[in-house]
Amino acid sequence: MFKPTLVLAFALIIPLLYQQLLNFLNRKTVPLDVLRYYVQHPLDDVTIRIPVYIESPDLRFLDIGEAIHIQTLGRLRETECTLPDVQFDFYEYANQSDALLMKLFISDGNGIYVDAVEGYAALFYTLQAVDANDVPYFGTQLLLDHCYNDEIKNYVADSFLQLVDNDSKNHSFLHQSQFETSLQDPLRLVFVMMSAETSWDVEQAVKLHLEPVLSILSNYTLEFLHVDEDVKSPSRYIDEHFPEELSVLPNLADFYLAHNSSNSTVYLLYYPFELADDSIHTMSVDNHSIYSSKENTFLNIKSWGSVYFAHTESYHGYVSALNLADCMWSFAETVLDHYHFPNENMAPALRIQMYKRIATVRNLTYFSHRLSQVVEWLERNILDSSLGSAILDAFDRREQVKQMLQKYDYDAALQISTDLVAVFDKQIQNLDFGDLEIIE
Ligand SMILES: *[C@@H]1O[C@H](CO)[C@@H](O)[C@H](O)[C@H]1NC(C)=O
Ligand SMILES: *[C@@H]1O[C@H](CO)[C@@H](O)[C@H](O)[C@H]1NC(C)=O
Ligand SMILES: *[C@@H]1O[C@H](CO)[C@@H](O)[C@H](O)[C@H]1NC(C)=O
Ligand SMILES: *[C@@H]1O[C@H](CO)[C@@H](O)[C@H](O)[C@H]1NC(C)=O
Ligand SMILES: *[C@@H]1O[C@H](CO)[C@@H](O)[C@H](O)[C@H]1NC(C)=O
Ligand SMILES: *[C@@H]1O[C@H](CO)[C@@H](O)[C@H](O)[C@H]1NC(C)=O
Ligand SMILES: *[C@@H]1O[C@H](CO)[C@@H](O)[C@H](O)[C@H]1NC(C)=O
Ligand SMILES: CC(=O)N[C@H]1CO[C@H](CO)[C@@H](O)[C@@H]1O
Repeated sequence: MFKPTLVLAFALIIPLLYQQLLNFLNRKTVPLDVLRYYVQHPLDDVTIRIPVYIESPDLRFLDIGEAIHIQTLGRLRETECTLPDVQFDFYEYANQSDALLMKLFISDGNGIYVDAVEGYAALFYTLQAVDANDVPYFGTQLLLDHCYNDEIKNYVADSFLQLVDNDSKNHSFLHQSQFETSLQDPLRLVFVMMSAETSWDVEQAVKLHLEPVLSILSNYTLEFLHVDEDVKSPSRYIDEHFPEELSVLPNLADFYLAHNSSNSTVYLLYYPFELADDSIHTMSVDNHSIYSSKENTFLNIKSWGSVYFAHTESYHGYVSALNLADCMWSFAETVLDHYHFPNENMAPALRIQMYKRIATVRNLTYFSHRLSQVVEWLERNILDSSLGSAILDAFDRREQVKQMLQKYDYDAALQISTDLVAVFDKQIQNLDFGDLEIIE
């Protein structure tokens, strides 16, 4: 299990170091050992806190949150050994929607279910599991293996590159990134109404429901298309991505073929069930039925986009923005999948929070890497007051980032960390650094 003494030691050392640093810098001297500490331990003093709401309608568990908190902490520190400390905080559910809701239900078997639409995760437990005190263990599995696994992967040592200075052999860290550059790449989002007979209030729906996703993209355009006539199609092979069975659906394959040129475009299609004849009732893709008598369904076409199949009879040819909430949720998932955002089974709002935390950690790691270059430079040169105050400024921002991560304000954490590295980069751009090399 985890070692409380070790944790306590960290908690005591870090504030001391930071205080020491401030004192020294105020006297215009640099405690290189202190700076070096932050280079070699870029994230040891960073704690990422993630709130989780618990709802347990069947049985009242005493201290269930506390028990899961301790077990997750033990696993993250002892087994996963994440570089930043990651802690889940538990609250009783009270009508919030900005965090994961974990629902506990008594059942005749133990099981787990994650719902990406409503943003909750359900844990089914038996009475035997309660007797054996296994419920916290299941809760830990639910969080670490099913909800936040992709995010946590970003915090383990393997996802960091070690950089070594060729002369001194001293190390610093950088973060391996899977998706960061592509977020800057231009993206075209093309919304298409696939029935000539139906119209939709798509622009308003995008404004209402897609804003959180769009706000993290830096260069995108929105386009709205409407097919002009409904055309039947023969069955035929299209390509390795398009399900052959769907080629007989009116308009769909023709549209796909006419719009298959660029990977910087995501197509988001609204397809009324009524456009097809009854043969759609028995169609399936990878054993999932396309049709459901009550529900709307959703199909991803890999690296191209997605199709939202919907019941629209009752709308009489016009789908309002209000009736497009679920559709826009599906499209949001498609856009996040396009960038390989963490945990595809989670709700878009939670995936965006994960992204912001990961990006913040990347920025802090990058800062400590830049700091390593400054440290090395300071070993050969004298500190002047502008570099001194640049370092002081940077550490001040870094403290703010840490506080924001503690307060669940991931927006602010990311924003301040972005400013931190941008400003620091600018302030040290005239220093002359040696070469660094990536080692395994
Ligand atoms: C949740 O709270 C908001 C305002 O605080 C209220 O408008 C809404 O009706 C509440 N929802 C539920 C399900 O209680
Ligand atoms: C680092 O040193 C090795 C040999 O010690 C050399 O092959 C390599 O080119 C150097 N890298 C840089 C970036 O100077
Ligand atoms: C490398 O690190 C060690 C201790 O961490 C320090 O004593 C030494 O001066 C550093 N050398 C350079 C060139 O940074
Ligand atoms: C967005 O991408 C387009 C196409 O590559 C480019 O011309 C434009 O400068 C980019 N805009 C921004 C703000 O990066
Ligand atoms: C559509 O584009 C994908 C990816 O570029 C390609 O693999 C596929 O062959 C294309 N299909 C057709 C029918 O052109
Ligand atoms: C997207 O297209 C660009 C150039 O057109 C190519 O370099 C890149 O590898 C493509 N990406 C994928 C995921 O196919
Ligand atoms: C679909 O289900 C059948 C039988 O239920 C099974 O044999 C087959 O492997 C499944 N196919 C896929 C792609 O899952
Ligand atoms: C230097 C650096 O990598 N800065 C990044 C900080 O995080 C933001 C958001 O991900 C990026 O846009 C910056 O490039």
